[in-house]
Amino acid sequence: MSLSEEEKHAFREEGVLIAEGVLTEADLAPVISEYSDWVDRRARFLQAENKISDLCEKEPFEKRLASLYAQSPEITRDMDIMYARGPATFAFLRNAHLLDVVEGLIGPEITCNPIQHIRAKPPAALSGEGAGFYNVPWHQDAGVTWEEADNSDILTLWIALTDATVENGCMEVIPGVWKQGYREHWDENGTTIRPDLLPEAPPRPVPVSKGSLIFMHRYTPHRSTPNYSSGVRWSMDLRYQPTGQPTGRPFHPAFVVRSATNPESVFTDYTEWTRQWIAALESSKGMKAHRVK
Ligand SMILES: O=C(O)CCC(=O)C(=O)O
Ligand SMILES: [Fe+2]
Repeated sequence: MSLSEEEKHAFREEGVLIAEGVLTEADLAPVISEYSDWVDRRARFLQAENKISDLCEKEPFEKRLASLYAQSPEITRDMDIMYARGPATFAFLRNAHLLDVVEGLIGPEITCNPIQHIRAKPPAALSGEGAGFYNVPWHQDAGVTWEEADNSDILTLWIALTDATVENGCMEVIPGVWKQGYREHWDENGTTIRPDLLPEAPPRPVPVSKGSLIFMHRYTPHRSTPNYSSGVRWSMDLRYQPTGQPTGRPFHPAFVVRSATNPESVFTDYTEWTRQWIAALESSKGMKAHRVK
């Protein structure tokens, strides 16, 4: 699927675009299966440490982690992309259906920015309603890079791995204000826009079904709300940018995922990707990834 001119125009105006049903079951299955296996391994590890008694093996992907989390919140530790480093996830970062849509917004020379996360948002009844990695407070993604990326056209791509609803803590955005540029952030349980600089415009909740995408401009304010369901809101948030521009995280690995002019530059070496992340995580310990203001 590629974007229509109307959709591209809407993104330029609003700084947010929903692309429904871009990913098929076949696109998502390898990642979901990889993370189902990851959860299973982690649950068995915690069982061996007597932190989990019931493996909840019969429960579906969108439920099991909640039941395990209720027994031990340690279930989610080191789940994120750069720690789990699964081969299916690495391949997914250059999924053709994703990149076809990304190309419509930033052109055919595409680099995968290293700010990439998978989030399994547990029920707030278990994890609390406070701001943090799950209940992300109002911010612009430009606020989580170094200033070197201020002129980089970094596009945020939020992917629903399970249905994201108002109840289970979908994204909220403030459309139309990205043109006003960067707003100062500070750190209060996460990097957040200074409350006096938050736009008055009403936020828009963005519920999306599994396989749908939300594109956000790096200056679009967004947050996500607590999960008031009993299941898990699984999502990924990835970022893509034109090749050659600073990523805002020079200490983490970026790589080319598509190139019209130099197709051989596309990076497909899984072993090398894992090696680069291991080395980068080691050498960037203690480094502040977000800008100070
Ligand atoms: O998934 C969330 O709850 C927050 C995601 C986010 O801030 C982003 O995609 O940039
Ligand atoms: Fe964000």
